[in-house]
Amino acid sequence: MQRHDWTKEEILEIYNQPLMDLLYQAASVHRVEHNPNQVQVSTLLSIKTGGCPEDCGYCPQAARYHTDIEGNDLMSVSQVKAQALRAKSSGSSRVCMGAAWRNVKDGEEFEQVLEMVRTINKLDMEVCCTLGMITENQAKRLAEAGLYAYNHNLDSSEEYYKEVISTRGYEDRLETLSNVRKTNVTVCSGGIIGMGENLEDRAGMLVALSSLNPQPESVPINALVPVEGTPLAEQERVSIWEMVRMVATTRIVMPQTQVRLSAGRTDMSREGQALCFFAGANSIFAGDKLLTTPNPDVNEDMELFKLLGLEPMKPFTKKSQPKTVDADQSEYKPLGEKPKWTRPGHTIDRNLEAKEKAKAAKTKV
Ligand code: SAM
Ligand code: DTB
Ligand code: SF4
Repeated sequence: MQRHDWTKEEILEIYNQPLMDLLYQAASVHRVEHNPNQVQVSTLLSIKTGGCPEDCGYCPQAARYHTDIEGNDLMSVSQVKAQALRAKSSGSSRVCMGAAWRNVKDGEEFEQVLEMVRTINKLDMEVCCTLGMITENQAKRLAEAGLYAYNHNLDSSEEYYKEVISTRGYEDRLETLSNVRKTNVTVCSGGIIGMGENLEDRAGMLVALSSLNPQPESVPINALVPVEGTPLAEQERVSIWEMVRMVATTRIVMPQTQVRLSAGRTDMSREGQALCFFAGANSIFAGDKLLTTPNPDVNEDMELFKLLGLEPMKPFTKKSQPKTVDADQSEYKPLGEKPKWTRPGHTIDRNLEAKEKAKAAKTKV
């Protein structure tokens, strides 16, 4: 059963209860809805890296922060196919393709992404995309190509979101999620902890996610990976206890969702990750790289699975495989829309400071 009326107070009470009680409650919910010994494995693929116009304070791919990221053009379909085959042979059931875009623009590059979706679905793997904001027409075209999931994170509470990003609003994110919901594509939406938010913000994010009806089919919980050059570079890493509490609370308020242990796993011990799985995490991102930052080696992950008696979930365990309609049979055409996504303004001091610092460092060289 899904409850869509969780309050912040109820969620904080769950989050703050004694750890043993929290673990017991979360593990009990987990066992009702899921096989506790199965974990879904997704492989991330950065199909278009760096050079993003947005100012997300956590992100190494935002052009304005001048991190060490090497930007790349959109990958070719054949490169993506080769990577997907590699992921499949290493036990992954899903490929998640990420692009450093604010939003999708109709045109050649989007057509290329649609072809990537068709190609991976034909390999009998689940395909996920995270391409920034999309319109209803673009969501329908992705669905028609055979997309299984669309990832678009709320990232934090509505209040704290404004502290981290000023180039788009929370309502834009919600609108994209609602566009995805108009199709058969499943929704993947979660957030990041460790950005300086307080517990109320974490609870606020879970209120926002759990009130979506239906709730997202998957919820990634990322621990901030602080990257030099970004405004959040000096942020202290979150402790494993916070991660365990966040995973457990997410599991309790969204019993049916796949809770994904996402960025930040390189800092977690095997014991710490095992606790997260016990607390209800049942998905991970695998591969030695996330989008631009390191992730544990696949062999290490598989050893951990063996040690814990976990098995990777087969593709389409939760929902059947979508059909792929080829480009020449397509019912939808590009509309070339130019939606008015909001631009609340550049008022965040530490983001502006990071931009200035980057500029100064550049002129010194
Ligand atoms: N550009 C698209 C967008 O923002 O929707 C898709 C790619 S974006 C990199 C996907 C997600 O990665 C973000 O929403 C954020 O949750 C996560 N992310 C980015 N940088 C991160 C970092 N340094 N640590 C943890 N998570 C991060
Ligand atoms: C998500 O929630 N986490 C993934 C995926 N969705 C796209 C991305 C994590 C990125 C971490 C920073 C990086 O590697 O650039
Ligand atoms: Fe761009 Fe996405 Fe990074 Fe924000 S999170 S800067 S939108 S790539």
